[in-house]
Amino acid sequence: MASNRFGQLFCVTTFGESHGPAIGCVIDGCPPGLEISADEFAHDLSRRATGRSRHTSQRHEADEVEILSGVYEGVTTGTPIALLIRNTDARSKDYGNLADVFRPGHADFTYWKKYGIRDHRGGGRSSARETTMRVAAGVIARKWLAQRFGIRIRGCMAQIGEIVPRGFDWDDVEGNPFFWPDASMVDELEQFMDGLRKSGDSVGARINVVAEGVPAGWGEPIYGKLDGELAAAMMSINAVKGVEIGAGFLSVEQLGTEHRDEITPDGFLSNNAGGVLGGISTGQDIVCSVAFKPTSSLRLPARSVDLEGNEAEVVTKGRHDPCVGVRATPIVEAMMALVLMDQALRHRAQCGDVGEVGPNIPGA
Ligand code: EPS
Repeated sequence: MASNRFGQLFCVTTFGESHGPAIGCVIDGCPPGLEISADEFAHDLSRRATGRSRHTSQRHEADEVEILSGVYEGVTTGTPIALLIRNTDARSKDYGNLADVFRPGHADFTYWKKYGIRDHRGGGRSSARETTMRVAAGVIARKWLAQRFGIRIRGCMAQIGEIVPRGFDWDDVEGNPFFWPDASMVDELEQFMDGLRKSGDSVGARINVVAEGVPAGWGEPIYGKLDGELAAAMMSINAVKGVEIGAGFLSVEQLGTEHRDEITPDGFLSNNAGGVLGGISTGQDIVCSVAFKPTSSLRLPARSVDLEGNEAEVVTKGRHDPCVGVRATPIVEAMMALVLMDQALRHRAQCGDVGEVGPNIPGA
């Protein structure tokens, strides 16, 4: 399998390269009857897009979605939904010097070793441009999950370099270009990012995402675990190097008495599990944290080799993100939505007749 497809029943295939004529996706398995229009993609696509602040790549893409199939008179028909976005602002000449050298820390090297050929312009298929279609597909999944179950999915940046939020308010997140949950720190972040951009270097980031309102019982043991599929989904985003569910790596230093989430008739007393036990949702919030590495496309020279293995110096031109995590929040939210939607349909297929079983734990 070539692995450009994701999901079992809500099945998303993406295609396209950063500097090709267009990118797109085909969503197969979407339930019929969901109202959707091309305009509804604009909000999340613009949250993810480049060029919306000085702290991201200054490539300006229109990111206008064309719905080619699967929607009739504004409603999904149950047939494959094809979405297309034309690339309008690629500047391939910036990449002329990268045709036969490898950027350290980039997929240049591994794509070459695997395929023996690569589209070096803008990283081709390995570009963050591909995440546009994840967000587009995620718009449909989020809408269905919200309408059908009242599920709400929200993300925010939880760390950039060594800086962590001092306060937390979901209402602050959409009011700044970093998706940062503490508005009082935005000046500090702007200064940090301005300094970083001037230096030519890049930095990593942590993005947290929470899904509220997920019913208990979604997920499949053993190989289709909800947390396992979430981890794989997040790890499939370019530049992701780590995923935690709930307490994540903090679990290493916890005691069992501390980690277990005690259950009372009034609800769970904590959520170290991150809303998943045995690969199945508990009904608590699903909590996931994702680490993005620093961008590897830098104008600062680095040592590398050319196709013949000779020493070479690499300098990357182009319009790059000093921190790809700055616009990763909508991508992480979209991947959460895609995993949940697929699991929802799978749960309905096998266990739709099980119905409600007690006890009813508040908040679960
Ligand atoms: C990217 C490099 C930049 C970004 C691009 C991701 O593009 P270019 O190849 O034009 O220098 O602008 O991001 C997008 C275009 C996007 O829509 O996310 C990279 O190397 O990953």
